[in-house]
Amino acid sequence: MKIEGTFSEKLAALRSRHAGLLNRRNEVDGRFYNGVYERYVHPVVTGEHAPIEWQYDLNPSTNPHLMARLPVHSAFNPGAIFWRGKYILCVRCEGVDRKSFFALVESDNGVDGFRFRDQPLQVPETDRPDTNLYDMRFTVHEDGYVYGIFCTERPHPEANGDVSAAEAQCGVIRSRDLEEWERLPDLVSPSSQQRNAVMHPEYVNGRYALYTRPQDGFIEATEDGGIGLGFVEDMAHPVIRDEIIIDRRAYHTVNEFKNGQGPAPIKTTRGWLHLCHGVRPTAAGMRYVLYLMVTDLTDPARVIAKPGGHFIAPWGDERVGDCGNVTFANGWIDREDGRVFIYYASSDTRCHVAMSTTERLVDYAFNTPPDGLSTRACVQQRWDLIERNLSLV
Ligand code: M1P
Repeated sequence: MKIEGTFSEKLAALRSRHAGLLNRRNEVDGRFYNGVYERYVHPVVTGEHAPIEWQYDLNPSTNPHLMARLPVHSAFNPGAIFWRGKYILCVRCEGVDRKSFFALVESDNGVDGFRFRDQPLQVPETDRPDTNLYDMRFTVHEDGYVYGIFCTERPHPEANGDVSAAEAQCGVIRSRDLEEWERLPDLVSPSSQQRNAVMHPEYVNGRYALYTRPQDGFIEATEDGGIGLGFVEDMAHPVIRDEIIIDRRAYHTVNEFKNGQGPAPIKTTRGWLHLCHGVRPTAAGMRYVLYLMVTDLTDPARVIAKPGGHFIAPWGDERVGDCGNVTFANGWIDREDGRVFIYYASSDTRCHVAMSTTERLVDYAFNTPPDGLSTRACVQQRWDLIERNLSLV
């Protein structure tokens, strides 16, 4: 449909196109099969889903050409929560000015029909103003609050004139109703920078537990680092004194360059199920994939299962976007009926859903061979599989 004609004709056409996108039904993509999860044909939220009122000045006297004044360029890396009967995503929207901001979008079924709430989230500030906010991770904690942990980015205090020198820290908000948000002080940890932090949903030995990702700089994860776990006495003053690395980076694996915890882990009868991202360098730049691991129910610092390789990697068109070859996840929702809605973003551009169940994910986590760490070991794993299969006939 072409957008042309008078101001009101163009606006009517724009609204009709937008409504068509919002009302588009989604379905499982039959071209993909791995038995572990299903992919869906359409992304669930994109920049184009953002309300027209957020992007266009709709007054013909101040915007006679009906130009997009503040386009929403992309919508990705959604936090997720099931709240009062709705699947709610906290999407990282990005304007053309490169600033990220959060928007709550909600759906009745979690796979289509997502609608933006009236206004983007105006996150309260600390006494150190934020430059850029992104990657919200929600945790419904047993203390009764919903916590939102995100990355706050500011110019580096020791930039020495380098305008691209940045500092990443972990910002914290909490709410009881997803309407009113209280900003708490940023997380203080032994690491000079932090990204990819998320709260564990239960107390551990009477303290709050947070997964972290210590960093040497804005981009580089700490040498010999990985996904950390630290403990906080009081979230009103969140301080971690020691970080234990629970999932270390390893040579020639999917997380060789860096990794990070995705959303808060899901509790299963066999352990805490974690969705994480792993990054490796390639000649074409960084490749971000997702992987799973399970930690012990009483000791979340102990990894008890970790399948080798990636769980979700960019597939087809997902490879293309503002930052190509990236899958990233910071939100999933597990329902009482066992379904798990895995929200992930592709190439820092759009949000997708993949569907599985806790039963399938636990099976995948415990029964997929771990990374053999060498070609010889991985060929042996494959030989063993083939021999078992041949013995069946
Ligand atoms: O561009 C890929 C991702 O890069 C960062 O992740 P990490 O801290 O692990 O490198 C984040 O900025 C994330 O938002 C982004 O998707």
